[in-house]
Formats: sequence, C-alpha cells, structure tokens
Amino acid sequence: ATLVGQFTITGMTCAACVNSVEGILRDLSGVKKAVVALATSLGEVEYDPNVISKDEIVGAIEDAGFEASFVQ
Ligand code: 9UX
Repeated sequence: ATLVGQFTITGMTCAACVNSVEGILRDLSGVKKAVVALATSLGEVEYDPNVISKDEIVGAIEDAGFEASFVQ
C-alpha cells in the first residue's frame, strides 16, 4: 500500500536544508517519494504504512533538527 502524507515543517532556512530533509526522507525504508518546499514550509511523502509510520517519519525529520507535523 502507498499513502500520501502532507506535513508542515519548520526550521528550514535555506535551499540546502531542503536537500538535506529530502535526502533523509528518501533514505528511509518505506518512503517512496519525498518533496519539501522552502517557501511554503510544506512537505509531502509517499510511504508504505506497513513499513514506516508517520511518527517515525516525523522522528527522522526531528533528529535532523527540524520540526514537522502531519496535516494529513
Ligand atoms: Mo542552510 Mo539548513 O546554511 O539546516 S542547510 S540553514
């Protein structure tokens, strides 16, 4: 199964942050696609909920020093 999740993210201040967060997310097992936008502070992931949870995705983002919260 694949779900699409959208989250807000705070703490990103430059384009390298975007690349960093996208790279972290794409490296997670169960995450198929990840895009984050600096201007809107929004992100979207396609993920397999049988492999990884929203909480785990948020945890990985927070480990990198950003705050994230799913809106969907
Ligand atoms: Mo830019 Mo982001 O110098 O963690 S990479 S602020």
